[in-house]
Amino acid sequence: MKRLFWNTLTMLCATLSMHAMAVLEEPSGNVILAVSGNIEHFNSPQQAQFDFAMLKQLPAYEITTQTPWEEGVHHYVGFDPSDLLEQLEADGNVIRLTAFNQYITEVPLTDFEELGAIIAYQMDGADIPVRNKGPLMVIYDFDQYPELRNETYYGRSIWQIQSMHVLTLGE
Ligand SMILES: Nc1nc2c(c(=O)[nH]1)N[C@H]1C(S)=C(S)[C@@H](COP(=O)(O)O)O[C@H]1N2
Ligand SMILES: [Mo]
Repeated sequence: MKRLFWNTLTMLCATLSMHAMAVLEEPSGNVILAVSGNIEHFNSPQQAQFDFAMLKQLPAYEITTQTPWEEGVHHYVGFDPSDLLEQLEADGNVIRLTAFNQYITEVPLTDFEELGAIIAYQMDGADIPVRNKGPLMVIYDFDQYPELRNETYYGRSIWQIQSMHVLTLGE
């Protein structure tokens, strides 16, 4: 009986620590996005850090649209932060995004789930250089939803994203 207990406990601990390790790998390239807030999985003391390869492992979505800050129609590819937050077992309804220039905006997760917004990492088939508002930017499909062409959604269209904080607002 005692033996069975210890064997079970050992197996349980092994399973738990394997689970914690398997869920979130360490970035091997440059960290381009740091996620904090109400998340369950970390790979650094207070954050979940992502390099490009990790972001590109998430399901990819595309939007082809014109935006107020680019001439002509462009093709964007990126991820849905809801998928990333699911991986981190995050709890929240809003992401607070901060850019390199310390611009901050809050985006409800429903914008990604219901309006199909993405965090883009590619434009016209190439990574987006920092001088062209990369490496990460929120993109709405302004052509499919012309009603989004207003200051609320322009203000949420943050570029040069550096970090993401998950929180719950309005409850
Ligand atoms: N990184 C970053 N993203 C940003 C901003 C900013 O200052 N920095 N301004 C926001 C606002 S308020 C608007 S209206 C749109 C368009 O900004 P622009 O008119 O300066 O091009 O980008 C949004 N994204
Ligand atoms: Mo704005």
